[in-house]
Parts: sequence; C-alpha cells; structure tokens
Amino acid sequence: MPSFVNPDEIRARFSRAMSDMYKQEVPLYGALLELVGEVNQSVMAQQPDIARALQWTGEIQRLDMERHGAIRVGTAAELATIARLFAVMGMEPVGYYDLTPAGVPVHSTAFRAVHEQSLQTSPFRVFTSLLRLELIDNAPLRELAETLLAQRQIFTARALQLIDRHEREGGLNESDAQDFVTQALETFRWHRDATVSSEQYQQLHDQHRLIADVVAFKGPHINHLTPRTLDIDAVQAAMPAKGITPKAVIEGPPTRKHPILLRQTSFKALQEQVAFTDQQASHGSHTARFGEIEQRGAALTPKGRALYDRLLNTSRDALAGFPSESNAAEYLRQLGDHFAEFPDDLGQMRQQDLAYFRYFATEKGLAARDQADRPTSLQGLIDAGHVHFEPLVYEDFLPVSAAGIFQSNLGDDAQSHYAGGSTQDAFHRALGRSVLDELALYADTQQRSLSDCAARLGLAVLA
Ligand code: OOG
Ligand code: NI
Repeated sequence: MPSFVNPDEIRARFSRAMSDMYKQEVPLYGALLELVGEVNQSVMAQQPDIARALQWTGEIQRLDMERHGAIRVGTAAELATIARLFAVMGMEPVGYYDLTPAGVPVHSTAFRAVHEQSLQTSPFRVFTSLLRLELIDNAPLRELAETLLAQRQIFTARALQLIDRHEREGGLNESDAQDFVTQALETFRWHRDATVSSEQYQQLHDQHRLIADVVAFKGPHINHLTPRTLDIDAVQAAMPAKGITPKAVIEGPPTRKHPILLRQTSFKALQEQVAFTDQQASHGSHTARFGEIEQRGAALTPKGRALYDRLLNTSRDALAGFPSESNAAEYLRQLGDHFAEFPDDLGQMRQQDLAYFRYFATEKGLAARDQADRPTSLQGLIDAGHVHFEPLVYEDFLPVSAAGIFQSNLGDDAQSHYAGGSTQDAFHRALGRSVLDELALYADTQQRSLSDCAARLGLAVLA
C-alpha cells in the first residue's frame, strides 16, 4: 500500500499557505487577523460560558485556523476542474446559491469538508461562483468575454497532473502533496497584468464590475479570506481605529446571546494597480479584493431556517430600500424587533426543533450507566444532567448575506436586474456532479452524535 497524505492534512496545509500568501498580497488582512485574535482572546477570558461551550464541541482548537475564501470562475470547464482540485483536499461542493435575484450574475456553491472529524482538522471553505455569461445581453461583449475565457488556463500543468494522479491512484504521497499545495496556490494568486486592453476592460466593467473581475485576468484570484470571530460587533467597532473601514451593516441575524447561522461584515475593496495590454506599466486600477470577518452560530433545521428567512424578510421589507449607511440604525431596530420572536435559549431552540445539536454523555451519565432507575429518554437524561448538548455550528453561507457582501465590494449602486428562472440543473451540469444538501449533512452529524452518546450510556437508542 502506498502511503498517502490524508486529504484533511493537505487542506490544512493549503489553508495555511493561502493565508500566508494573502497576508503578503493584502497587508490589511494581516491587521484584521490580529484584531480578530485579540477579540477572541478577550471573549474567552471574559465569558467563560463561551469558552466552555467551544471546549465541548472542540471548536476551541479550530478557531484560530478557521477561515473561508471566495473565488469567481468564468466557465463550466473551470468550475469542473476546480471541483477536482478541491477534491484532492477532501472538499466537496455543498449547497447552491443563486445570486441573480440580488442583481449579481453568478450562481455559487461552497467547497468544504463534510464530516465533523474532517471539519475539526480543517474547516477551510471556499465560496465559489460561476459567472453566468448567458445573462449578458450585449452580444459582441459576451463574445469577447467568451473568447478571453477560452484562451486562458487557470491551472498549472503540474497541478493538473497531480489531480489526475490523485484520481487514478486514490491519493498523493508526501512529496506530491507538498508539490500540490504549491501548484494549486498558483490558481488563486493575484496577477497585476490584465489580459485585456484598457478599452476592453472599460467595456466589461461598464456591463458589470464583476464581469471585468472574472474575465480580464489570468486567473480567479482569491478575493477575500475571512477569519472567524466570537464577537463580530466588537470587531466591527474596533476596525476604524485600525485604519479599516467596515461596510455599513452586519449581514445576517442580529446580536444574540446564542448566535445562529452566520453574521458577516467586510471592508471595502482595495484599489489596486494593474497593467492593461496596451500599457507599458501599471497605470490602470481595479477593485476586487477585500477583507471580511464572520461570526458563526447554530445550524438551523428546515423549521428554524424558515423562521429565520421570514424574520429577515419582514425586517428588510420594513425598510424603504436596501440596508445601507443611511438607514443602518433603522435596519438594526427592525431586526431587533422582528427577531425577538426567535427564542434565544438553547433548550427552547432544541425543544422547538429550530437548530441541530451535538450530544455528549456527561461524567454523571456515565457513572449512572448501571442504575436501573435512571431516565432513558433524551429529555429525561438532559434534565438529569446525564447528557449535555451544544448547537452544531453552521458551516455554510447565506444567499442574502452573500449578495450584500458582493454588493458592498462591487459598489452599492451596482443593482442590476436579471431574468432567468431556476438554474441549479445548469450549475450541476457545469460542475459535473450535484452539490450536497447541507441540511442532510447536519442531520447526519447530529444522528452520529446521538448514536455515540447512546452507546456510551449503554442505551439502544436515544430519542
Ligand atoms: C463572494 C461573496 C460571498 C460570503 O462570505 O458570503 C461571500 C464573492 O464576493 O466572490 O464570500
Ligand atoms: Ni465571504
């Protein structure tokens, strides 16, 4: 048997290498990492409940390395190959996000590990969007974009070889794995040299800034890398003092004692110098890359998610326009009012089947294994202190939030309207496979923890 490097280990190495590269490319990212580290330390020091919960779930060990990135690819072939590249690192496409209702001509998935043990080794994820060129109604421009995309190769020859080898042989040995990390990183690197003239860039840009970003460069540069904070309000408030200007409103649910899903905020994209093909030096500029932070909370069941969606929609409907600088305070008020309906108590969230949980046999429960009169129902065991539970952390993204993040770094004025119905099938065809259903993954993890807990307590089932 050849000895292969575990894909989880390759992912952990790749995530570190990506972070080091991005720190060099975008120094503000390094500043943000420091700030997030400080805030996380102080939260854990001052709120022992939070530190204890993170200890139960093991998240305390993954917190410092936790981050997600985002890329945008231009063709079906690029997407399909990216999926094969991520598979080498044990990352699968999870979830489907249609961003066209929000005026962004892409649809997306998130590549990530799917099993809780793999997530524990490295929770690194990449939000990956495919440009929908078919939505460009200007035919000559669409053809220009297609020609440019057909000419580029975003993977190194060696990366492609190693992907093939992984598929053929079932894994990569140590030296190939090292090589793979270096080679795969090239696809995500920033290129200062554009592949278009300044006039072509302007045409693409005038159609949609996003189209220029995808089409005018040699590859799908990573456009942000996002660390996870335990207190996004604290980081948002501390950003200006570090010379970082955050977007006006935090996306997602309002502040809660027990966070749910995902809250996110970003700082504006940087203006970067680029060289167009008709220019000697880097006289042009392009804004694409930005910084973002996120706070993750409980993964919600379909029932919890429906409640979240309803409360978010009514909060947004109560505003005159999109949440922005000018109505930020009013938006916060609306969110606060509406979300009062969502119980902020873990016991309630569990009993009402609003979130997914992980269950643990306690010392007390283990000690009582052989007692005939101990409770055997899940609720009974919880009440007796034999079973402890913690929410399962949300590992995915939110379409309305993602649209807000896109818009803030594409300029708030970039509201376009696209016709076009459901396109998940088209996305699957481009990807070369189906995306996984994130809710099924959470349900599986919850079920595994229930079975494990039952076995430890010597019970046949736990329900
Ligand atoms: C992706 C924006 C979405 C998130 O965290 O929701 C995203 C992009 O701008 O390419 O990263
Ligand atoms: Ni993001």
